[in-house]
Amino acid sequence: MNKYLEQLGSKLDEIELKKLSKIQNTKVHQFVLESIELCNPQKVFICSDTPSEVAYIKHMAIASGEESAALSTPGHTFHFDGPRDQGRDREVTKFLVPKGDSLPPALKQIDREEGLKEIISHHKDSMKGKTMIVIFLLLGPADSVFTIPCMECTDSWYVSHSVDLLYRRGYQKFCKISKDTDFLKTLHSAGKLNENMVSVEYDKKRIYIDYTTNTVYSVNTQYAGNSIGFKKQALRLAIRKAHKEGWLAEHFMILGVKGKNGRKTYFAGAFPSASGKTSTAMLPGETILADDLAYVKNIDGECRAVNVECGIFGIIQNVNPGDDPLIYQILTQPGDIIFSNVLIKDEKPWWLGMGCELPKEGINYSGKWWEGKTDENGDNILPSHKNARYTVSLKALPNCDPELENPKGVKLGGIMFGGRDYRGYVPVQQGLDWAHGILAYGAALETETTFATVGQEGKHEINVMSIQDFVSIPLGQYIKNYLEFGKKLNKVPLVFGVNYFLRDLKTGAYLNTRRDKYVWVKWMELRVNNDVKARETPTGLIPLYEDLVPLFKQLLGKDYTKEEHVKQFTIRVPENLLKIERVKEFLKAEVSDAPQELFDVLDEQKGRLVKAKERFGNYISPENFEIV
Ligand code: SPV
Ligand code: MN
Repeated sequence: MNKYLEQLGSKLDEIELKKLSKIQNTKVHQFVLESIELCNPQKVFICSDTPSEVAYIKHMAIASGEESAALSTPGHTFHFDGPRDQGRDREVTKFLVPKGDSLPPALKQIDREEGLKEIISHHKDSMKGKTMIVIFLLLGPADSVFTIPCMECTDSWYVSHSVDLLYRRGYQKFCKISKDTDFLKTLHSAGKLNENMVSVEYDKKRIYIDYTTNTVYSVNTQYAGNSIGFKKQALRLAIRKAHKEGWLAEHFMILGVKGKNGRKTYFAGAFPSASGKTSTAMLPGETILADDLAYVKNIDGECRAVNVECGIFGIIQNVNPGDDPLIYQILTQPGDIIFSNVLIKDEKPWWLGMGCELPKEGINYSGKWWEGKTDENGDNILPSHKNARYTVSLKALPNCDPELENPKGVKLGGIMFGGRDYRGYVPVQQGLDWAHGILAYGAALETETTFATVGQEGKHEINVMSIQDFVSIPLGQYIKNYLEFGKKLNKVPLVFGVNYFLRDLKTGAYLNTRRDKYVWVKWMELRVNNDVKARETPTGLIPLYEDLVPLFKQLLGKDYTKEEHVKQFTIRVPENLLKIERVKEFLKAEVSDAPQELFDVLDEQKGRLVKAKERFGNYISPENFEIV
């Protein structure tokens, strides 16, 4: 018995100690011991992933009051986060940087010693009177080159329940790993709770990431994106590992798209939070493999990807039978689903954009709610928060892709990048080659902030590969890693830029419906399989009108007109030139190590735009471009 286990002997019940002693890795014991000594819980519960333990976690999530089962559909529960804990919090999420090391100024950071002192003071005695739950899990499928073992110590049954729905169970793996295998770990405490079991010490909310020990500290928060260490916090750690080892850790969904003669082509896609990622992954008739995070590796020259997770923590706003029929169906049938920050009335969850009238009163994250209720600033409180979410296991979905647990992942035929670009890019285009796609669509991705983060909404920004919040190395290095990764593949996936948010320049109206993305994805499938031609524009390869007509008809039952095509696929030279300037300015200000290739690609694009303008003017109808 090692010294940590010995000391744990006096702190754990015999049964719990036995579970822990089956694990050889002493760092696990050390982490549990140190977490107990710091947070001072009344009890410790080690989850060894038996069905009864898993059921107990859900039971306790309800019994503790963190979740409520007062919903009429069997299996459904709901949870509320506090009014100031409704999204990821950029301001208090920081890297702990040791002296002598440096991270680029664009990344939020704090001196490691100072940060540790602070976070430790917030964690001190934070679990007094509570149970500390220890959960083991895996990122990526089991027994695979992608697998990363992880553990979390938390005092939240809601967090534990969410982890169980979102991640693969890992206790058995931990029993097999050697004494010195590396793993990621999280220490989380919801901190002081009010009578509704909601964290109240907002001012002491902190999410700190210690990359020197692969540890995430999270305190005084419950919002899953802050409290589950394996969402974006572990992504930051994985990016560092991926960078060292030459693979990619990405903010990607993955979907399998059916095509002719029973073929299936897999696509990954990066979108900023709340910008169409999950609904792209959930297209009806296709299969979802991932909705938020992916690891991508070169396996024998092939670009292969896995889902880091095995569940969805998805945005519920605008999920309705018309726009997202599959998700809507899942959310209205029995099953293990946690609704967070929705409106509750008549034992039912209600949310914005669900396709029916909402009740005028009920309970929500602000407590008892009625129409017209305002917050302390006098702002209207919506019935359901815009960032209200559902948590569900992917396996509960009839459209879950059968390759989810394939240890070798799936081969990617295409990768798409999409932002909230109201002015510039066309709805869908294919990169001229890997570097052009990665740089002009991924690295130059423009968007606006959404409700998924705490703070100002609708702020224009560049969000490199939709992952900028989570990049943990200099951005230029991150971009170079992508370029290098592509060079080593036998065959690169095609790269596409999509833009679901293009508006008419005069009226401001959106030029597409939310369902049109289905057509773009099916067009990409045809491109990857060499079934259709495209027109070559200065910004990329765009669809031919005649190829889109049958897709609109078959998929959406819609007669797609030539006028629509022209409006949507007109190349807007002035807007695109301005876009390039904005991106360059950003690079100059924020990315001191941006690769020259990035500037070259942008300059070449500028050159093509200027040349096209000389021939055709500022707004160029798609028919002017050659078919290739
Ligand atoms: C996102 O905001 O990108 C999410 C949810 O996927 S969170 O868990 O908060 O990261
Ligand atoms: Mn996300």
